[in-house]
Amino acid sequence: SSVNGFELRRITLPLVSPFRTSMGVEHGRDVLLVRAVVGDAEGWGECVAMSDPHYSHEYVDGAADVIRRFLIPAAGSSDDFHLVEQRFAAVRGHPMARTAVHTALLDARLRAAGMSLGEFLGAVRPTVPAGVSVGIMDDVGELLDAVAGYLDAGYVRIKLKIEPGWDVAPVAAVRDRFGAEILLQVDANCAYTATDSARLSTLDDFGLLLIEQPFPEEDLAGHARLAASVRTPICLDESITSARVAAQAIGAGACSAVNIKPGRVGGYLEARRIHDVCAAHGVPAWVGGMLETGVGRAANAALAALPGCTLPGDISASDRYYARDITAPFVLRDGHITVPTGPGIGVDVDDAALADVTTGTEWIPV
Ligand code: OSB
Ligand code: MG
Repeated sequence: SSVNGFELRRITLPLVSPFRTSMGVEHGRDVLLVRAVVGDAEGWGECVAMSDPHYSHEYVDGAADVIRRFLIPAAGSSDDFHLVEQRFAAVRGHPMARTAVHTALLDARLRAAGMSLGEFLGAVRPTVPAGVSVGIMDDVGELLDAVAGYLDAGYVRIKLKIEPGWDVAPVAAVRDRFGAEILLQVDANCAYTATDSARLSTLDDFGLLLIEQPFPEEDLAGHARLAASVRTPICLDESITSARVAAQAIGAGACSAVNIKPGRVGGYLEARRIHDVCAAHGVPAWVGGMLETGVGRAANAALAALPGCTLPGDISASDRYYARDITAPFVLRDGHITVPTGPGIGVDVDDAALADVTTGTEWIPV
């Protein structure tokens, strides 16, 4: 079928509590949603770019610009998501913007075909274990209260955001309070350099599942040297920009676990290729998060149900971030999130909830 047009919709959702990382603090989530209208069908994609270019070069206003100026014209009127992925290859970078448009087309096509995204991707699990990413706090007491709350809620894995000055002490305190059994990992979002290697190796004492992205995105060699000198597995997030880079990183010994984020790699097709690369190398993968609304969370849950996603992902319940989501909320059941089985991403956008948080809409005919 042929695409009628795309709606770009901006929304702002308040966060239930501020989320601080080594990149800064967020109080709300400014999200760009893309709705593709294809004949009688429609599909949704979420752009995971943040307001500011701190996690990667992308930011919401820039993503909206590249979508309207380059990606929608490149896609043309085709709803063939394989063809559109090829056409998008002419645009350098901007994977989050590409993912939003591509996922909207994929969702529309799958809804029209009556197939769920999970089935399309090759999901093998009806539910996925839920991990939670815990921000940097003002003090360790506040952190322990937050972690206690998440463990009570049933989360099966805790990820602590770290940065120089907030690393060994919070990890030690969490182990001390909650014991050696809980699944615990850390994420630095590129905040360290090679001179911090000795400090990072002291984390070996705490039985962490992994250390995520300690060094800058480009520094595969630095990660490989670190991986050779610490016992804790090194996991890459920001560095993994494609399946090719994933294969190179694994081959170079830069990581022994991979965080897969569709938005960071240009969409769910490339995310599945990264999954396949990891599976072929016996490298455990897991699905990361970017504070998604129910739209992005639904799609990520489908990806997390693939066989090679053997570690719990950053796929938490909607209420970890939002008091009111724009879809029916994802809830924890026994520490797990249920993978949607309906057509496409398998969740519907609540028009009233969406209207309440909308800050702008733009219709781009094709
Ligand atoms: O590095 O995984 C990250 C949030 C925003 C940007 C980068 C990251 C994160 C998270 C939170 O860790 C993941 C989530 O709960 O959605
Ligand atoms: Mg990360």
